[in-house]
Amino acid sequence: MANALGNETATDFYQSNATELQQDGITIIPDYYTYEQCHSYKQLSEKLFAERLASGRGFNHDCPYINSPFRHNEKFFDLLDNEPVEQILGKVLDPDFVLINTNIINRRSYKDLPPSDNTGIGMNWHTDSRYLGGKRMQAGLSFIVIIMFDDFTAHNAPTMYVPKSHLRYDRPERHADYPHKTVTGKAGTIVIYDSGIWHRGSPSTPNDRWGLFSLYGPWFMKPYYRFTEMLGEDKMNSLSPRLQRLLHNYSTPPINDDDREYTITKSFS
Ligand SMILES: O=C(O)CCC(=O)C(=O)O
Repeated sequence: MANALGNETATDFYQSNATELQQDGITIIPDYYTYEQCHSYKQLSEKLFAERLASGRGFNHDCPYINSPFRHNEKFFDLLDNEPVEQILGKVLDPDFVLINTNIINRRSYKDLPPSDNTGIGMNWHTDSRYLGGKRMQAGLSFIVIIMFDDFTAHNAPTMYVPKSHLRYDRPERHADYPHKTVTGKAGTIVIYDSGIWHRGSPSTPNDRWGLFSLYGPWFMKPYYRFTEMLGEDKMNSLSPRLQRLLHNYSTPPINDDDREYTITKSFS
C-alpha cells in the first residue's frame, strides 16, 4: 500500500515505531485522527455514558468506562482497525493478531454520580500482561493501544508509566511511588505500549480525559468476551475481513476434529 512517501510500503513506514515499541516499550503516532473525528467520538462516548447511567448502570466516580463500545454504536468498530496498529502489531506480534478487550475511559472525577460498587480500572500501578508461577510473561506478549479523544495533558490525569519496565519480570507494588513519565498528546494521537509496562492512570481531576483503550494479543490468546455471540453470527460475518480477524472469527477452535483440526481458518500472514 502506498503511503505519504509514495515509494515505500506502509509496512516500511511504521518500522521505526515497531522497533521503538520493542526497545522502549512504547511508541507514539501523533495526529492520526482529526480534531473533528475525536470530537465526534467524544460526543458519542458522552451520549453512551448518559444512556447507560439513565438505565441504572453504576460507574466508578473517578474513571467511568464502557466495555466493548462497538456493541452500543457501530462507529467504534472503525477505531479498532487502523493502519498504524495493523502494521506495527503485525510486525511485533504477527499478522493474525486479535483484539482481547476494548473500552472507552473518561479518567475524570464525577462527584455527583449515584453510589456504585464499581472499583474502577487502572487506578494503581499494574501491568496488563499475564503471570505464571508469580513471574510475568516476557515483553511482547500483548499491547495496549490508546486513541486520545481529548488532549492528554498534565491537567487531566494522563497515563503514567515506568520507562523500560516492560523488560522486568516482577510485579509493581500497587501503591508505590515510582519514577515515571506521563503519556501526553493532542486528541487524535495513537499510543501503543507493551502490556507488560508498569502503568496507571494519574489521579482523576474535574477535567475530561476521554480515550479508547484496547488490548491486542496473539491469535491464541483468549478475548475477555465472546464477540461472535455478543454480535450475532450474521453481524460478525458482515464485517470486513480484518475486523472479523480482530474479533476472533478466524481463530475460534473447531467443535471437534471431524469439523477441522486447526484453529486458524483464514490467515493474514
Ligand atoms: O486510564 C489510564 O490512564 C490507564 C488505564 C489502565 O491502566 C487500564 O485500563 O488498565
